[in-house]
Amino acid sequence: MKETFNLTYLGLFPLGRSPSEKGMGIKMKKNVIAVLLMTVAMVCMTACGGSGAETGNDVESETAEAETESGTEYVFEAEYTVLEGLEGLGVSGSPTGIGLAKENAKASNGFYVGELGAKSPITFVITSDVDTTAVLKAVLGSNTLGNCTWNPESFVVTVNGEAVQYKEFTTDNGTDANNQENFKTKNLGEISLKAGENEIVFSAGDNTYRSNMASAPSIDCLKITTDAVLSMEEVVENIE
Ligand SMILES: [Ca+2]
Repeated sequence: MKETFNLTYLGLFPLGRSPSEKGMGIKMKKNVIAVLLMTVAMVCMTACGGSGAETGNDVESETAEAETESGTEYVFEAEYTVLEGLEGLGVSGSPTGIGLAKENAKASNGFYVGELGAKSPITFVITSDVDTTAVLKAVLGSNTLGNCTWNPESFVVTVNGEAVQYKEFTTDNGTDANNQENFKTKNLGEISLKAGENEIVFSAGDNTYRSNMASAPSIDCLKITTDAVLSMEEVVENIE
C-alpha cells in the first residue's frame, strides 16, 4: 500500500515490530491512515476552495493575461493619489477632498476612495524608468444603488489622455445597496507607459447610475505588471 509505505518512510510509524505487534499495528495504521487521508483531503479542499475564490475575484481574461504578463507587479493605492479639490457624490451629502478616502478592512492598505462622481476623477501619476508596456488591473468596488455594468463609455480610463478600450465588466454591491466595498480585481488590459511621468485617470463617464447622475466604481488600488521600474508619489497624509 503506497500510503503505508510513504507514512512509514516519513517516520510516522516505527519499523521492525515483532510479528505479534504487526497485526495490531496494521489495524492501527489503517485507522490512522484513514484519519490522515481525511485530514489531507480536507486541507486540500480548503486550499482549493480558497484559491478558487481568489481566482473568482480575479479577472475574466486570464488567458490573455498569461500571454502578456511578465515582470513585477506594482500596487498603487488610490487613497494615496491627490484628492484635494475633488468633489464626490454621496448618498446623503457629498464628501470632498480627503473625505473621499474611506476605511475598510478588506481594502488593500485598509483604505479606498469612494462616492466618486463627475467631479472626482482619480489620477495616478506613475513614473516609469523606460518606455514600456504593462498590464493594468484595477481593484474596484461598486458605487451605485444597484449592480451595474461598466465599459469605456460609462467609466472612462485614460493613460496619458488616451482612452483604454477595456472589456466591459460588472460590479456588484456587497451586503446592501449602499455597500461600495465588494472589491474585485478587473483586468483592463495592456497599456503603454513612457519614460518619465504618466497619468492614469479614472473618471465617471456617460451614465446615470446614481440618481440620474454620473458615478464611478469605488477604487481600492491599481496593480500594474511590467518589466520597467515604476513609482508613484504618494500623498500619505490623505489617511493620517
Ligand atoms: Ca487601497
